[in-house]
Amino acid sequence: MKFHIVTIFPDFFRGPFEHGVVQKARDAGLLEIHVHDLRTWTYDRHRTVDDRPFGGGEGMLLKAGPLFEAVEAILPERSEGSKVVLLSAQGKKFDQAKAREFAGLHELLLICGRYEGVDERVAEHLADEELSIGDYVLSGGELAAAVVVDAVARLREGVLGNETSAVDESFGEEGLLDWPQYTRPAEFRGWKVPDVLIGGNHEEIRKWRGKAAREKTARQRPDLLAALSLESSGK
Ligand code: 9D3
Repeated sequence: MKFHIVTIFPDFFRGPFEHGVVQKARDAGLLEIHVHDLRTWTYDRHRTVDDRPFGGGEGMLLKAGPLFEAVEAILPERSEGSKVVLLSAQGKKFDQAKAREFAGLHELLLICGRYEGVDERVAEHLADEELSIGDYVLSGGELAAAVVVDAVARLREGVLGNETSAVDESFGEEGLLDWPQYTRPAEFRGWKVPDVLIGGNHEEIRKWRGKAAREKTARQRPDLLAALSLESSGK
């Protein structure tokens, strides 16, 4: 799968994509990540990518022109298997279902918003979708793009060493958080690992994990449990 990122901070992505699972997948030829400097598509002496909002107001907006030229140069034909996504604070929420959908694509182009925003014609006429990664204010779309690439890449065949680990987890098929997990030592500063996990009775362990996952989800994410019970009651 090919990812394209259009940004005014191309150096930002050295960190996130040159480590761990994403780097390994790139080395194995499973992913390509192309980071494009938006200023490539500017032609004035100052390589201007931003301008003041019509109607007045604080701050600067990313101009439509360079963004349209960038996307048209990177994806000259827009096919079924490719998508253009604007990452902005005004987007619909990115979630695991969206990650699964994107993992079925051949090519994904992510536009990173910056400054106070992006000329609205980009959301209306250039991007297929406008997405946010959550309800908090970031200073631009770059961190969001790294989040989307990571979440999508690890769902691709062969990217994780263990092929089952992408489904058997939080937000997987069950919609629950992971059960609590422990590793050695069995007692740390007086806090003991639950006896059932040390006992070796696999049926008891399986039951304990199911119950502990439901309890942890109820405590940490009651919204996920509410969504599950709506589902099972047929909405
Ligand atoms: C909603 C606040 N806006 C009111 C003036 C200002 C504003 C905040 C943050 C304008 C741009 C940004 C930059 N953020 C992103 O580009 C962004 C983002 C985010 O802030 N939160 C969650 N997901 C994303 S994806 C891109």
